Amino acid sequence: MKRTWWKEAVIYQIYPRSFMDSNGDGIGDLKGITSRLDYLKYLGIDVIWLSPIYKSPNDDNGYDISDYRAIMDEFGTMEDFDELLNEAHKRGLRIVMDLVVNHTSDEHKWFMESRSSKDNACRDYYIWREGKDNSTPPNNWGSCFGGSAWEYDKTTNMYYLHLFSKKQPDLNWDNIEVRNNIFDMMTWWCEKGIDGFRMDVISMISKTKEMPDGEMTDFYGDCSPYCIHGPNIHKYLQEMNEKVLSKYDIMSVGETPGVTTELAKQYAGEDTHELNMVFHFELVDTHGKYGKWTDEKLPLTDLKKIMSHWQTELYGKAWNSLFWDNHDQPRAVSRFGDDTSGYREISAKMLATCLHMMQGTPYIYQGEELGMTNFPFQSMSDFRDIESINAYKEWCESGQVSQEAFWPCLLFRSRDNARTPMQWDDTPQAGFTCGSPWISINPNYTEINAKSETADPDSVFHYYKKLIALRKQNPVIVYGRYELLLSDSEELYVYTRTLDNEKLLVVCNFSGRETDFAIPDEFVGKACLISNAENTYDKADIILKPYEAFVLSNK
Ligand code: TEU
Ligand code: CA
Repeated sequence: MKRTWWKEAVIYQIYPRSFMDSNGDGIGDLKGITSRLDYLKYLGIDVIWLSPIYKSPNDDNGYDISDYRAIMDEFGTMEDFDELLNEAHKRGLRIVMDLVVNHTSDEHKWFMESRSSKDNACRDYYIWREGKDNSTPPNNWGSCFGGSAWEYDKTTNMYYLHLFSKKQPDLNWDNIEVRNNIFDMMTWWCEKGIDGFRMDVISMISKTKEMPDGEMTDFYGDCSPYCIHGPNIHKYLQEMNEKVLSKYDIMSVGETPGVTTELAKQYAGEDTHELNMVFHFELVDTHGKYGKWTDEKLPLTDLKKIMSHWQTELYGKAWNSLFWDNHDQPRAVSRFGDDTSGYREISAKMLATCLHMMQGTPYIYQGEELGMTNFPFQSMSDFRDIESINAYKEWCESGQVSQEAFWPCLLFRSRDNARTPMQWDDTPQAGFTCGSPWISINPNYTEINAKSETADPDSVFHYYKKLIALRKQNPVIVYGRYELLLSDSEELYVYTRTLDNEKLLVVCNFSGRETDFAIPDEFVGKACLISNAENTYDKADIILKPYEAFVLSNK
């Protein structure tokens, strides 16, 4: 297995809108991020992934880009970006950009041209089809944000495809000019000195030419067989790799809905010349009662099965990315741990141990290192996220589900849980802004915030800091082989990592109960690298505390 910097790195995701506001308009910005670089350096991370900062009308918080070479007005200027990049590099931190090229904003100049007439030079940059008749879309496909995936455009009396909102028209990657424009734009950012790309829904860029109706789901037809891992996906990624990625010392991570381990070996194989790693959604996008919407926790045995499958299948062949949450997911501790008081900190540390001891590159989503929790939404007016708002309309206002039944699912799964502002201190607005924030601050900021946690050596923050440091000191954490023990346990997640003569035992109690555990002989009395509980591990039979986690080394 080749050793590389991005395999050894820990990545921190910033959602700029909610990270730090420098000018009091209630919206996080680039100067705000720059002002907090020392905090990230102190935590010990290596790479920052910035969610989109490009010019955008913000229909989907920057995932709808109207100019790839300009900065969103609210976030600052290109000079602010250059300063951020420069200050980050000075501290040895790298910056990875979000690359959103499955679609643009409908306000991008390419789309404005494209929609203007059938013979415009940019017409074929997007995916246009005739309707079945004047008032029926070309097929039954549904968009990921609800409603049809087709929008009628009266100027030319045709429909355009949008797998996300109607303000996010899909680009036509089969058009070579589109690809070349994108590759040029990527090169332009690389020449600026950025350190990589996180590629938004990159598994969806190649579509089949034929676009038949999809199998019916709850409201619309399923487009995924025609739009995910499409016919030319690997060809286009190899082309991108050859023309851009391979020319720079940068990293690439694909967001690849629908990816399996088999496909990941192609997308992110050691020698396939596409991407360095991919995000899979087998764990976080498990289907619920109503599409993605559910309020149920995943059984631990299912969680272990999914994680273990990826750990073992990719080993030596492709590289894993490790994450519990991101800007599209609820907060990790609320979803997989226990955010009720008394257990929040210990379960957040347990989850961190479980993930950071695995094989792959770990991602920390802003605030996760503080054990930030889901938000106690009171009414629909608390939501800002287009997906949550549309889902509520589609499921409840249509009468399909009662509001009482849907509400807990929104609370448990809404993307806005992750988007409330970073909690910096216990002053009003959590030190995020001196104005009025664009989305509510979680009222628990007086208790959960960076200032108090950086001052407390037992905090979740310091625990993350220690885990990150351990990864730097122990190659077995990065490169070791993974093996699952006790696969049937509904309480314990136990695995080993092995590299040459070195072996680690990782034990995590996912339950809120005391649980018996027998330490395997080879680890009894051996060094404890980290533990979230005051316990001793020098005899075989021990009783684990609720949410206890520890790591032993055979050395
Ligand atoms: O997300 C893609 C994606 O598949 C999401 O729709 C995800 O499944 C869902 O949000 C989970 O609830 C990416 C971005 O991460 C997301 O923020 C964007 O809204 C989306 O692409 C469109 O660009
Ligand atoms: Ca601001």
